[in-house]
Amino acid sequence: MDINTIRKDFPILNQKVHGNPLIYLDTSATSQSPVQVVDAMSEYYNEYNSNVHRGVHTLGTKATDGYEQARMKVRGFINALRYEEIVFTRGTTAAINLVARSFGEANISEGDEIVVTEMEHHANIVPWQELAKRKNAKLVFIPLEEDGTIKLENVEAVMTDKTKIVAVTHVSNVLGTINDIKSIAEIAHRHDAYITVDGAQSVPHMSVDVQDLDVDFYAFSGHKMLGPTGIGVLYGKAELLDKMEPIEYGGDMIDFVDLRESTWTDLPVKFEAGTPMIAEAIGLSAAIDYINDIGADEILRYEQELVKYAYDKMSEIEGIEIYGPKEERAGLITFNLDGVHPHDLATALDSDGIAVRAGHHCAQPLMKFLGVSSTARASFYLYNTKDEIDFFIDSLKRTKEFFTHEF
Ligand code: 7TS
Repeated sequence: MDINTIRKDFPILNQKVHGNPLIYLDTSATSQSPVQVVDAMSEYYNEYNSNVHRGVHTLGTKATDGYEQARMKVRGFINALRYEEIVFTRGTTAAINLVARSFGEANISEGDEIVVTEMEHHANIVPWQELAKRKNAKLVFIPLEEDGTIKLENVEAVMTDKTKIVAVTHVSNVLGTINDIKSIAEIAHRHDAYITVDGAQSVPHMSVDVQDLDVDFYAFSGHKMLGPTGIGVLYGKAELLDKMEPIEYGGDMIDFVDLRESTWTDLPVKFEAGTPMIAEAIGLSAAIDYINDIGADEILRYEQELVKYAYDKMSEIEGIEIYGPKEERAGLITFNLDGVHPHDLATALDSDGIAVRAGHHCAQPLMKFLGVSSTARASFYLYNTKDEIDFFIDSLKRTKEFFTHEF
């Protein structure tokens, strides 16, 4: 991995913020896109912008090819068995809502249990809460260890003969915990339950093989993996998707429409009513090419090097609290500095050109578990450097000194 070459692909990084070089440490919220992604999308708009699955004209055919090839690209990227198992959605949130509204609606009855964790992003809690309310079902939480990890024996312990769905994140966007999805899937299936996984923070940073993990559903977003906003993916096993009802109706998803009755077309378009995100799918495809060219394993290795470097240096700062596991963590660090509110900290860092996120990170139940109302978070990707981390650490120390200095 040649970091200088990589950084040239991200012109957005080459700018000053408040007079300082931008240091972008907020990839967990949204990653930056390389020129290859932006070029692929502008090529679509400049050369073959057209609707898909409709016309026979040349542009329409080319747009359809681009859109469907993007689906094939995603299939290979997560090693799904069939391209029909790849449904394009607006993002992770929309994908999880689709599972809850469609699969959940049909498979959850009164008294059933849906297992989640306290480390979930709101996107993987609220749809299940609402489903549970509609159905008089129960949400059950896998308890977290103090360091924010999950013990498999605790997964086993919450499973009952009423458990129908286990909904869990692969990587926590706050703690950086990497959950053992393969083992959790095995436990779920042994109890005749289904597993749906929030992959928003995993797919961008490590190679994911949905067949090897043996998950039933897996959701992720384009904008966290170098791609554009407005597109994400729901992977689902074909035999499950096949039986599911759409949650949106209209053009493209129908087979035959009569005045009072209609039938649906085949997977996966059955779940993609209306004009889909064509440019975005093409951009996502270019993002996958970019990741594949470098290699997901190489990206993970580099990020692990960065996060370890940052963790060791941050740990030396007096009065810092870092949340989540010390070892085996993804490329993000959530923390608080004694005496400095996270929002003040993020504002001070911004004046040094450093972008971090502050707040509850859409994980309010987790904040409660940690006993805080908000935290700051630095997250890393393939375009960050150790020099940037040095500057960030230096800025953290200066900020702490400023806020806690006794005059
Ligand atoms: N799940 C996880 C684990 C996430 O981190 C996020 C976004 C989502 C779901 C929702 O993804 P979306 O693309 O549908 O919005 N996480 C964050 C974050 O950590 N900071 O801003 C967004």
